[in-house]
Amino acid sequence: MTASPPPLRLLHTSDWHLGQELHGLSREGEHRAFLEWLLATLDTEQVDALLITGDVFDSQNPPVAAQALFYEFLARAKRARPDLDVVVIGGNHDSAARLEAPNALLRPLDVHVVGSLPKEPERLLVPLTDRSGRLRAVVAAIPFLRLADLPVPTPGEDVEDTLVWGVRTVHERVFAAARARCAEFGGLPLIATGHCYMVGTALSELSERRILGGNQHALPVDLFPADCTYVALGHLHKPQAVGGRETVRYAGSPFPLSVTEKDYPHQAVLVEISAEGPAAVRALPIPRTVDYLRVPRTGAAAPEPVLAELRALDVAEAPARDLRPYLEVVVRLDRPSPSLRHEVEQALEGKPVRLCRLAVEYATPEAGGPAAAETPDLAGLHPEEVFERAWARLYPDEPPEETHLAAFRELLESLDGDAPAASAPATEPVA
Ligand SMILES: [Mn+2]
Repeated sequence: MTASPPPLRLLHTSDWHLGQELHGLSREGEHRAFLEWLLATLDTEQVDALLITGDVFDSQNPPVAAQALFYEFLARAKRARPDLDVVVIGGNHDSAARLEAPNALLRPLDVHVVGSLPKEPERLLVPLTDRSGRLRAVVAAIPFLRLADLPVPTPGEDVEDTLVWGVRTVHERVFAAARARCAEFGGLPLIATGHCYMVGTALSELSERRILGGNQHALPVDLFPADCTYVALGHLHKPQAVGGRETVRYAGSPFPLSVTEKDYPHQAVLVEISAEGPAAVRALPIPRTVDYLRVPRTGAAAPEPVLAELRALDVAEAPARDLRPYLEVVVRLDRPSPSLRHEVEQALEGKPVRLCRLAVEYATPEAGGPAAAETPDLAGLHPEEVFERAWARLYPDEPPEETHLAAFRELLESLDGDAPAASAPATEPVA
């Protein structure tokens, strides 16, 4: 009788959003620090396979520096751990074609990139091997599914929700192929990925889009069958298990991508897979390299106390300019103040902080008026926030979720398609 081999060790991470900016400020320093941590962790945790579950890049057309960072990371990871398998899926922010473009070079290095759903489900199956080269598991590397990927029921067929039906149909084909592959090699554990919004999760607002049809179309967790040993999910930036299943998890983003994400710890997930029994799951906290400051700490305050607090701000210099703390300032005004931004910047002169947001609250709704000089910084607002603010000018209540917000999101997704040159239809939810 031979001793069973040590567990296969997977590291699940997601939603890097390389190239992202926070209100116009570069995140490159934070991404570099995270990737250094990840390289060290691959080594200390003796990782056999790295799963990156989508939104590698923040945009369809990421800056050159962001692409260089990604490929430098892959090269260093493979140099340090030549046996490492890497599985990357496309997210809703990624250009599937761009992500897959270097595949001819990456495949021989055991870096498997699945940007979009292939025609044959076998093509998204990735074998994972351990350090002795032994085949240990199969990954069904399901990427973000675009509406165009989904089959539609034949007219007259009784289907409750065509979108869920479409995803389920795709999943059934994929899992049939995956189970066949697992069985071929004597019953290997099956691992699945996804980049989607599942029912029964906490959505962190603003920087994740409700993808695939909006909020009412969150997907049920049973789309991932119970014989999946582990399901590695991307899209939600807050790490969490789904629907009470500890082995169906969002790894979350490596650090807060919007100010709304600053109040919870970020992590990667270490998963140990044995031939038998459930996967053992352990969260690995990712160190926070940049602080988020707010003046005042909560709520809003009048200009004078805010400016006094800013002048008194005592912050140690960071190791690099792009690791300086972010600062959010919230001022309450009785009337518009055209000089406010200048005064705030003056109060901060020479201080090693990065003003990421200057928000103004008016004591009364009328005080701001249509001629308010301190207009919000549109670039720093999520489109949905703009919609809500526009709504608030006209109506006393919040926009109804089911009808107006849902319609707005649908419209937004339809506008945010691939670049015109790409072959994808304009209705795809991609940003
Ligand atoms: Mn994301």
